[in-house]
Amino acid sequence: MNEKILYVRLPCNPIFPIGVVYLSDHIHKLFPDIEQKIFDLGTIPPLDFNSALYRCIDEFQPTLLIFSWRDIQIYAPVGGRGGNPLQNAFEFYYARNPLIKLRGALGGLKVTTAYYGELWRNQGLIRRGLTRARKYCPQARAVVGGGAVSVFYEQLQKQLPKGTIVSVGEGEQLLEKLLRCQDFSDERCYVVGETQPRDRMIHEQPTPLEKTACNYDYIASIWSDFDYYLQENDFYIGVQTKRGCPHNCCYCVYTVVEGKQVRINPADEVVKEMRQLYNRGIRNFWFTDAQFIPAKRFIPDAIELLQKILDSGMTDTHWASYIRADNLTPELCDLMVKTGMNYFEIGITSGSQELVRKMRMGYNLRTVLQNCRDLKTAGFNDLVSVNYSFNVIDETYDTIRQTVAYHRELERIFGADKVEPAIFFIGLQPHTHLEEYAFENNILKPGYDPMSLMPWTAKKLLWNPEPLGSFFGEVCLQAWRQNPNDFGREVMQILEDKLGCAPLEEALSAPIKQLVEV
Ligand code: B12
Ligand code: SF4
Repeated sequence: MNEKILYVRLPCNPIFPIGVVYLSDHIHKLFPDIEQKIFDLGTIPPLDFNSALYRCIDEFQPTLLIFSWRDIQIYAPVGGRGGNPLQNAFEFYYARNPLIKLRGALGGLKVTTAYYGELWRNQGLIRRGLTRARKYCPQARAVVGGGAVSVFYEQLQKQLPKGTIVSVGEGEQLLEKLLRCQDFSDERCYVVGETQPRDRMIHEQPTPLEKTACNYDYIASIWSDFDYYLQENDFYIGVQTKRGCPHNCCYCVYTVVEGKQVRINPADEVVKEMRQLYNRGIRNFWFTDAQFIPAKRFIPDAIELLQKILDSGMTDTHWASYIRADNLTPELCDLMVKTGMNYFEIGITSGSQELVRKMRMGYNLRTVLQNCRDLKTAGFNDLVSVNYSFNVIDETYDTIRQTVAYHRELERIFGADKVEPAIFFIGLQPHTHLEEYAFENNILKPGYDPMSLMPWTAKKLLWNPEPLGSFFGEVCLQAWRQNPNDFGREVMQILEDKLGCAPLEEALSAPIKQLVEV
């Protein structure tokens, strides 16, 4: 059969759809004669989703539909699609004032409705899209993948049309095998109604793949709305420089979605890809790696890439990424600043070395501080976001005081106005160590639904267990009351006022007893 492939990126905030871009580029390099088209519902107003999808299918008449679903979870400490989910949840769970509790309940209802509405809408788009395509080609098939599917692939089997192929992680090899009519059952996938996802399938290692520069001339020829992302100057266009993360952080699923084996994309190819975007006017890049510098042994690769970007003459660019700040050297810091890194997230989760160890994060907080000093010396003068997730495991008043001390030290290094504490609470995800911990401690029972947003489940998934749960609930409510526009800094101040600040040395050293226990 002459395949015609339609890539449908399901509705999403306008984040560049790098997943379908890479997939279609890969398939084109292998099968240049196959006709392909990208259709991004992220650029379409919600009322037009169905009609625009139908129009596209009627015109293109695809034989294979590739649905890419990016995100499902909405726990974020910022205004989201249906309001601020964290604030609503905390008002509902922890407020003493019945009116605030009611406001939280109503807000939560709005968020919940928006959440389920989006789930059903996306499932409907897949179902209706497939039915429409079968009007023209009765054998048309659907494959579903992307970040959201990788996390919730087990739950989605009940909700997708029979025969749909559900894929976990990167999809290049699966699509290649599908198009070659080869057996694809060894890929991380299953077929709804025909096969079951294998036990711990997400933990299987993806097949390594040598990545070459994406051909953006080709992408522009199959994607009529490509320009949408080129017009505004504030889009950060995704470029992947590697896949995989070797760490084991207890709450993180990236390390299994992408696998523990780090696979570096050749620096020359990454620069070639950036150059094509640069020539189209793009100046902001997001290196979409799980971690840009996953471990010390990848420092030379990061240096090679940044040096090549600098040598290429693309000197007016900016970039951002997730960065483990324990893996920096003065040379790397210098290159980061010279190549325009202008946003930086330090994902330490806690300022207490003891807790960082318990969460299996492998960070040395003392090294992070030293590297931040090097970054400042190299001339970094932009915004630093420090991610703190309180109350993950064994938080105490002492460890909170240590986190305050650590944060104040970061402020001394970068300047208080430049360090933004981003206060998260972990949204528990399947296939993580934290999920196992929740089973072992009877917080969750195997078979729970990680996609449920019903208040009794959501309270456990939005990880903030007692005995400190109510304390953090009250602190956050006070911060939203007092200074909603600077929530993170206000939380830190309230914690310091209530509990004080530990000596920095205490934050940086994990007691020997703890080490033995770990
Ligand atoms: C980088 C990143 C970001 C960056 C994006 C920057 C940018 N400009 O692109 C930032 C920090 C902005 C971000 C934000 C958010 N993110 Co994010 N992000 C990621 C991350 C680390 C990588 C995504 C990526 O681009 N990868 C590279 C590309 C090439 O891969 P890809 O798109 O996944 O596509 C590949 C595969 O998925 C697959 N594939 C894709 N589609 C299809 C379809 C088919 C049919 C097949 C077979 C395969 C397939 O093949 C592709 C090529 O290999 C992932 C985690 C991860 N490691 O995957 C989370 C992730 C995608 N993010 C997630 C979320 C939730 C968010 C937020 C909504 C968080 C929040 N609550 O605010 C926000 C969204 C913000 C917004 N404005 O809406 C979730 C989504 C799943 C979920 N839990 O619902 C993920 C999976 C993280 C997680 N642990 O859950 N994110
Ligand atoms: S370093 Fe980052 S990506 Fe890697 S496991 Fe830890 S949190 Fe996940």
